[in-house]
Amino acid sequence: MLTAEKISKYLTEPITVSVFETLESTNRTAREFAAGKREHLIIARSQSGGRGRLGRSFFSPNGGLYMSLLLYPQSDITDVSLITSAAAVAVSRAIECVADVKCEIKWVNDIYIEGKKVCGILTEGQMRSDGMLDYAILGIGVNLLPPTCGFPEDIASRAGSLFDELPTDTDNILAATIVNEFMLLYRSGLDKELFLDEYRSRSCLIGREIDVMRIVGGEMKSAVAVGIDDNCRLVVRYDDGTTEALESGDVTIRAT
Ligand code: BTX
Repeated sequence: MLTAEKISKYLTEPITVSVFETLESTNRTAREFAAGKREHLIIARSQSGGRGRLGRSFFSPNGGLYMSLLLYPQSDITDVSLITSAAAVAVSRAIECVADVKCEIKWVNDIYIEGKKVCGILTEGQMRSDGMLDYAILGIGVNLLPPTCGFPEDIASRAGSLFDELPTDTDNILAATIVNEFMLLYRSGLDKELFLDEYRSRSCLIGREIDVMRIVGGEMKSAVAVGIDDNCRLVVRYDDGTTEALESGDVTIRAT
């Protein structure tokens, strides 16, 4: 079972850890702790209102790891999407430490194993008036075990879990390893040399035909994903031959 004591034991840095039985959203609770000006790891064993991007929800029953890391980035980190990209690599490395699997990253924030989404990342930032980040909240949800009543119908074919049975203490080890791996990158100022090539090589989109959901207007446009640029943007080539580097948004792999 996830406990603050056990997670702290595996952490390489003395970060404050709080574990709750259930929360609406660990990202929301992290925001309430932000005035404390202290890095803090908030974990819930389940969430009643887990949040995804673009107003979506993240299904968060017992049997998952739902965590938010409250951060106060130095002035050279101004871009929350860089935090998300570094975290995607950190989570992949951590999962591969505890499970015999191969993680792929679906730009920009999802981790897939054998074509199933096992983890989502939601980073939220609070800007100061000078444009710098006051604080950032790195939210990570990992499906450890299949939900007792199954995944909801709308995601059942796309969602997966890491284990059928949880090896002893693996939830605590995974939580701490994710933080340890991320902190290695974060303390370096999120130096892209340390994770961008790996982010690219783990991408499950490159070379694939995709549908791009346009944030403005919401329409879908078909394209091919051609690469990830130096700013972690997804470079796509549309059917008319034009290219675009996407900062954010959502893409789906087209069924072949
Ligand atoms: P996202 O918007 O990329 O993904 C959300 C979408 O993923 C949903 O619309 C649904 O299709 C699918 N989905 C929902 N729940 C699951 C699940 N458990 N497994 C697989 N697929 C699912 C992803 O947003 C970012 C999610 C971050 C979640 C963490 S949990 C800790 C923290 N607190 C919080 O409220 N959110 C973050």
